[in-house]
Amino acid sequence: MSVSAGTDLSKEFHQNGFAVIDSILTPDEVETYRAIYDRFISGDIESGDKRSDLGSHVPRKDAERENITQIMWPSDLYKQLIEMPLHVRGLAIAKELIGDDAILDFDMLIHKAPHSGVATPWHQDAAYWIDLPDKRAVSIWVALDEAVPDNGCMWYVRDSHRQPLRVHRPTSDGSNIECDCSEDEPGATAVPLSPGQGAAHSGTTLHYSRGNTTGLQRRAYILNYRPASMIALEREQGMDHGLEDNERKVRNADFAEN
Ligand SMILES: O=C(O)CCC(=O)C(=O)O
Repeated sequence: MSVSAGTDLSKEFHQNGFAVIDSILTPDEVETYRAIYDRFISGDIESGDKRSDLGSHVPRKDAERENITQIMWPSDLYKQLIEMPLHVRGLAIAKELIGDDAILDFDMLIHKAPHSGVATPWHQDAAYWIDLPDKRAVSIWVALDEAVPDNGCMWYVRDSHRQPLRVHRPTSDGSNIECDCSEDEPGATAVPLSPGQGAAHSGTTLHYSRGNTTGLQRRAYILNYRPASMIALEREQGMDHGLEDNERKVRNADFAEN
């Protein structure tokens, strides 16, 4: 299977700040990725400090399990992933969306277990990142399960990528960030996906997902791309998205104190 972003996808991505990728994995490939994913979640593939709780602002119902499991750099922890179809096709799509100089900046798994019930706070990814002269960036969120509003499909705010970055504040436990926004924001759009579909969003597109209140899994594999020269600049400044030391930093947190 080869995937081309095509002009419609690219047009939609640049116009709206997000776009649906009809098919990035075949059903058989989805099964393969699910099996690897489940080994990460069970701990069979060891994640060390790359595993954390994106939902740590809410007290845990189950002490043994994260509210929202986030594992940074699966492709570093399990190196075969880099050569597999998702990374090959993701890169081709990223090049079509942001330019031929795109390379993988980082990847991550974000898992919402059945009935885990914790929303991912509204945010713009760029608020987590250092300021770079070339802002081109694309994140490809790939569904390994049916993703619907009530198990935590993504919501994006159309056109928000054209607006200035919002003020972000640390979440109540200080581990993550959030900004003011809601499902009632003009342009807020739920994007349900079937397994093997994806959605691309830019670094400044506002997004969030509801808590999983269903009995369904919500396994998402996320790939982030930006220009190679900007990744070199990031790395020079010690920003590697948790590769060496998985400590979360918030770029514009001081705004919140003003
Ligand atoms: O999967 C989620 O709930 C959040 C994903 C996200 O914030 C991202 O892909 O940037």
